Amino acid sequence: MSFNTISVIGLGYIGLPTAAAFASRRQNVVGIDINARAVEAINRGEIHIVEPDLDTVVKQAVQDGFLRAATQPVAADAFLIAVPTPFKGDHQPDMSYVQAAALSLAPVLKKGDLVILESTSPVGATEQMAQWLAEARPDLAFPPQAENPDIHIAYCPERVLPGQVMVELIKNDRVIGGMTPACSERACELYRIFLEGECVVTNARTAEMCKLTENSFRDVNIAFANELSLICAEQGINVWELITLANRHPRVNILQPGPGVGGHCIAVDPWFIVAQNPELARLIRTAREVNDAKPHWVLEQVKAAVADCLTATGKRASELTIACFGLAFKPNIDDLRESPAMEVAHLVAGWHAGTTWVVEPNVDAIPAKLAHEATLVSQEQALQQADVLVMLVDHHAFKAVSGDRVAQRWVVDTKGVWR
Ligand code: SAJ
Repeated sequence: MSFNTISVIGLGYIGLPTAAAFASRRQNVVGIDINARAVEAINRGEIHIVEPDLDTVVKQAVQDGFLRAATQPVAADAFLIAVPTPFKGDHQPDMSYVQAAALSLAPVLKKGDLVILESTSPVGATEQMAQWLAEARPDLAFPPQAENPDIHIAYCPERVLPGQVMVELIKNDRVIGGMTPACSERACELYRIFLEGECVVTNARTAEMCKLTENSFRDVNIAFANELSLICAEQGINVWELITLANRHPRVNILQPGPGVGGHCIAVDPWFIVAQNPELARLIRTAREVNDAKPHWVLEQVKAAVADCLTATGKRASELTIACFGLAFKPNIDDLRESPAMEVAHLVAGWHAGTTWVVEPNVDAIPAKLAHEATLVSQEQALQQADVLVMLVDHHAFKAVSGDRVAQRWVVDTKGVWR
């Protein structure tokens, strides 16, 4: 049984590429988003987010009539929910967008439909969503209560890497967590429309935990590298050399330290495990704390470099220029949201009595958060004129500069680029 219409609710970094992937396989897709400007842009064949190759796929799909966007759900045979699940002030998951999405599609649900939750969610979220739908539509039978439910429900997390979404969406294996085996089977049918990777079937709770586990694994491993960088600084050891040496061991594979952990997933998802298991998730919580503390440690390093520079040069702090290299949350992207580099630049500019420059080859204008405290300058200007350099993101453009060309004596290099 095929799907006449597929609806994707939430047209952000995951929803829009997913909608485009189905539409590129000549499926009739309706994308839903509460952001009217995003909807208008998509209906013109344009995109409102930055992701390689997404623009051409969306443009073609809209031109060919397979993809359109709207602000209100319409009837469809499959609904995929890909809305944000941030955490609240106390690190508790905020499921209000998922609830709003579920309630908005409930009126158009009909017997035989499939509803998939893709948003990163705490364990039990899919059951909760089924309950919200059941309450809104008492005329329909939902899992797990009904033996032969009218609606199929599954949790199928996305696991694509920003910057490589259009490739990973198709190639990565997909975890399919149906609320019943029949729900899983129906969800597999849907993803097989574009998926070249395997559909790996489990239940909804395991699938929810699997997504959280993947990102927590990475967070814990990055925290290990970040903790090593603190210890090595104290011991006068080059942490990058140390990691390269240790990684020569056949069973050791340490990740890279940096200014902290950014993005919208790895710095968020482990908290969902901690929130549900506060007594048990000790390592996962500590990893989050280690990574979140890193920008403040980098500021202390900058303060020490500046103090040394002032003593050596006899200048006043107000006469010094500090240049921060990189603002993005990881290399070679223009995404500055939830970026530890941005946080460090902001901390430095807020503390420093003199001039703060930022160099970010992937943006044209200084972000609003830094507008009143720092100036965007070229890489050359910063290399030639700044007194203290702070390396925050290992962009290609920065790595292309050989360490020999860096004349400054005071360099805080969080990525080991100019070591
Ligand atoms: N980072 C380090 N050191 C490293 C690797 C990364 O400091 O050795 C930092 C990056 O600079 C960045 C942060 O970690 O600030 C996260 O970057 P990332 O490349 O590790 O991951 P994301 O956030 O772009 O995407 C992750 C991916 N998850 C995993 O690799 C387990 C992706 O597959 C998920 O789909 C995505 O989260 C998501 O949406 O959950």
